[in-house]
Amino acid sequence: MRKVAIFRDPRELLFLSAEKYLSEIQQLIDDAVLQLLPGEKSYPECIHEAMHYSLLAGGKRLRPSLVIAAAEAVGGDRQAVLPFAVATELIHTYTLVHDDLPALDDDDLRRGKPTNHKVFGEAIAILAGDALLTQAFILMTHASLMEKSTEKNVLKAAHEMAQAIGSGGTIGGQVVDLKSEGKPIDAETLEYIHIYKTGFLIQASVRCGAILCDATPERLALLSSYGAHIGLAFQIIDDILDIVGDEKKLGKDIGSDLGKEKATYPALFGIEKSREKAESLIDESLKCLESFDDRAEPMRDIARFFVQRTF
Ligand code: GRG
Repeated sequence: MRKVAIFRDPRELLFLSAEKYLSEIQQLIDDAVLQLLPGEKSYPECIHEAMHYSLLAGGKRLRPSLVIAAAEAVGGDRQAVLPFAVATELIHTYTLVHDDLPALDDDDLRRGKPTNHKVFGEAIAILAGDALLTQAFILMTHASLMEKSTEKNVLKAAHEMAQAIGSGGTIGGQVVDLKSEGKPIDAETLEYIHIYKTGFLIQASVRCGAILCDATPERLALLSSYGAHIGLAFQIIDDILDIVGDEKKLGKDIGSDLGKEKATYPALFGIEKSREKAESLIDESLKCLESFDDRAEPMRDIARFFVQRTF
């Protein structure tokens, strides 16, 4: 079995079960990417190489892990939601490729490797992002999902995901983030940016895994609240890591938020208060899972990992 070195800090020994789960999902997703995407050498090669390059550059696979963990928490199985889980990674990777472009964050390093546009040029990087997003919709409506779930659930999940990542979601958050650079902003706007830019995709990944496995409305509401809490906590920790993180571990340059005068939690509240806020959000997320049995353990582990992570 391939060894996936994603947890490298001795402090993270506490999170062995999260490590095991995430390593398993990482392997599953990497294999599924190869099965479900046009091959790297398919014509026209350059676009498929660019898509594979960013997708297989590493990455913790947190969003697909959440799709799968939510499915399993409500009694479903991972194979039933696999194409949808892969789709969330394609969506996430598209946002990274586009966000790194010179017109946006202009970053040189991502997942420990030169950014997509540095290797393939800007035009192909834009098109690779577009193709990843389009391919995600092919996978969110994949025939095998219809066999294992219902057509109604598949449609509902795909619709939810589209809502979460459009101008009323991820893109909206990114726009407000961009427009706020260099300007003083209030806590409400900052929370909007974080929830929309990062939180919605995380929350939708949880919800969609549960929807595909026919979760009851009560369970879905609890998972939805879990997703909202961990989504905001994730971005607060991301802000902190941009100041105190290790570039090698993170696989990207740090200090870029400060350099671009970006709106962040530490800039508004300081590192300590920001960490306290993230920890309290994770505590709240764990409360949402209290009525769930052992099958929700990976969701609990992932929530704890979100706040303890160093990469
Ligand atoms: C629509 C272009 C566009 C952007 C939307 C999500 C986003 C806004 C931009 C991506 C850039 C970024 C650094 C966002 C902050 C949060 C985040 C998504 C961090 C990276 O996620 P991880 O840690 O990354 O899950 P890996 O590489 O492990 O998958």
